[in-house]
Amino acid sequence: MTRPNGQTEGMDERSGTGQDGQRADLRADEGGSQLTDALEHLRARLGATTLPLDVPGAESARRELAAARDQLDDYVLPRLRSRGAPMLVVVGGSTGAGKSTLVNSLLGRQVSDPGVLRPTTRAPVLVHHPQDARWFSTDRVLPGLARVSSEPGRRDDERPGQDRAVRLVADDALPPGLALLDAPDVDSVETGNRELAAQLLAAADLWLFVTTAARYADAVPWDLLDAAAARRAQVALVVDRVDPGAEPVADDLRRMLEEHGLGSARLFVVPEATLVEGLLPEEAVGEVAAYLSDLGADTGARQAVVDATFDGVVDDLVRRSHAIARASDEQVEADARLRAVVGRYGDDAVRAVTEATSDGTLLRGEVLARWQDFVGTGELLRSIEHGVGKVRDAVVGFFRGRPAQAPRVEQALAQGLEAVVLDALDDAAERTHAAWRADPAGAALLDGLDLARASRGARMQVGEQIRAWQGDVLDLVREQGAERRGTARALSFGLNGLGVALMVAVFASTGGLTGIEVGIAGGTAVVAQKLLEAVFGDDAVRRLTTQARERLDERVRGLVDAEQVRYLAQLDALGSDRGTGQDLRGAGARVERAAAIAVRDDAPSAAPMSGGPELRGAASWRTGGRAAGVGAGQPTGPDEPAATRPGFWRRLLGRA
Ligand SMILES: Nc1nc2c(ncn2[C@@H]2O[C@H](COP(=O)(O)OP(=O)(O)OP(=O)(O)O)[C@@H](O)[C@H]2O)c(=O)[nH]1
Ligand SMILES: [Mg+2]
Repeated sequence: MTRPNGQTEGMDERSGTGQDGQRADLRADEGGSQLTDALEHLRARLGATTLPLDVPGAESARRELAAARDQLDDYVLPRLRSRGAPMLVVVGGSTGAGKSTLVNSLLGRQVSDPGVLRPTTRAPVLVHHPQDARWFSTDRVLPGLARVSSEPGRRDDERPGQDRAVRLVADDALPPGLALLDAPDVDSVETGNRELAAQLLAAADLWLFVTTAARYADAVPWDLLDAAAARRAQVALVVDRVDPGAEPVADDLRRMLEEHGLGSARLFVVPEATLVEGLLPEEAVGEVAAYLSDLGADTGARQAVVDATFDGVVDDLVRRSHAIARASDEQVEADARLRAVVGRYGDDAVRAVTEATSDGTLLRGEVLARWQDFVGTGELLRSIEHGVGKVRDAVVGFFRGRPAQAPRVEQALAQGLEAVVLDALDDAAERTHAAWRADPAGAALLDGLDLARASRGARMQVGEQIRAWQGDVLDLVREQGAERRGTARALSFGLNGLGVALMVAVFASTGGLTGIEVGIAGGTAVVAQKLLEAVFGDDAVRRLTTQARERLDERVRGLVDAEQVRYLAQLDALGSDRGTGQDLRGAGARVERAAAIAVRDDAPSAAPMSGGPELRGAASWRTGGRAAGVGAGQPTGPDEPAATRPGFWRRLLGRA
């Protein structure tokens, strides 16, 4: 795998630059740019993912999504773009653990204000070698954070808007290629501190996590350390303020580190000591100083730490992208599920209207009374049945005599139809509402909305559409009349009457009537049918009935859709994750492939530089450590913790 390497950007005069080295660079660059492309592609896919619906688990998936974006923005992409940037060591931990004091003590001066009031550190303090200033003055590293150049004593953080800006401090006590960042506390009463600390740790190449003998078992730091372990961030732990006799703390911590998957983390014990001018004695910080100084002097070792953290985060991103893809699929399913409910109850509403308008239900009460007023007793029917030749004359005569009756039937029909349609609309709204309520993804969308009934404007819309349909029916009759010469005259008198007859015929068109309805509604329909047939003929009447029925169905469908769209609009407004699951899986897989094929540009085999700057206490630790048989820079193994070796306290405290 190619990592951000120390080769590309002016970092290293010490690297091997033979032919092999150049080829390695080339391969690394190719692999690196593929990886960069793949990661940028993944970032774009993550940016297009919204996870808007409150399906179960959405909340945590959104956190994953935000975390993945942050990982890319705050750490992975900047790291890739600034390969030669110094290794960023973030000093994190609980408030009052002694982070600022440790940083100051390592540098031998007060770069960060330690304090009695907790929490003290609000603005991060980033200390770097003067040569490395260019890396931190722009937003190549920690791009989301403002920064101010600051010297101790100058309170830049008191300027408005700058209280969270990173304070940059150049200090040549620090080896080039290594930067130390004193972060705010991780378990602060101040949310801003906690969030900033987490953001800074997420951008670290190495965590220097500080805890104390009294507080090392606290939950919050371990949650963070678990997260670090999950993405294989490189961690070193400092247990601060260890009193003589409290050495078992180190064993206990070592055990906990192993339990939390951090068995390979370095563990440093800093004994409790009296501060002199705010600084710990050199001896107390010697081992940490030696460890960091060694990293500073050894490009290879430093690169290995940077690579390991980077690898882990990239793997973590791949894992996250698959998890987010699954969450995105669930979103699409929920969206489809909610839309299906809207569709189903909409269809039901249309069907309900069709049934109520074709089984004779409408041809009762007021409608029936007005129709009977219209067609009168059996006289007309009898003349239709008997005098076939004279039917048309009879019909014409009939309609001529009753100009006022037809509109009344029409009106009664419109009222009946309106009630049926409104009922169906209410029913659809109510059932859709209940179904959405029962679905967590739907319930969240209903808050503050009044969708359980047909809309306020529905009655007016329905009325308009019914009038329009009645107009359709008259048009059909008129068109039919125009085709048949001879019916023109009949129409001139009977357009409205024939229209009403067609409407009645439509409402009985399935003919599935039973019992007493056959006698009344059935009879009603038969008269309408006969009238129409007498004027237009059987075939035409069949066609007219079908067409009138279709126009009604279309208008009812339109009304239902216009109501149900209130639900769909909620989904539309959220936008959809359609296709993003697939895209994310693809993007994740591409990152995985690019990471696998990229060639690791192995750290140069050049020997660690000697004679460079050393942190305070490192030199005396080396001589003191060697004298006492403690190898500086050696991992503190669980079997043999340095802190518990004989002679440690004696050396440290200068006592026998
Ligand atoms: N005696 C003694 N005092 C210490 C030691 N470490 C820190 N202190 C004091 O403990 C207090 C807290 O130390 P800081 O270094 O400010 O702690 P911090 O972790 O930076 O705290 P925040 O910035 O609030 O997160 C200060 O008053 C320090 O002077 C130590 O090893 N021994
Ligand atoms: Mg502090």
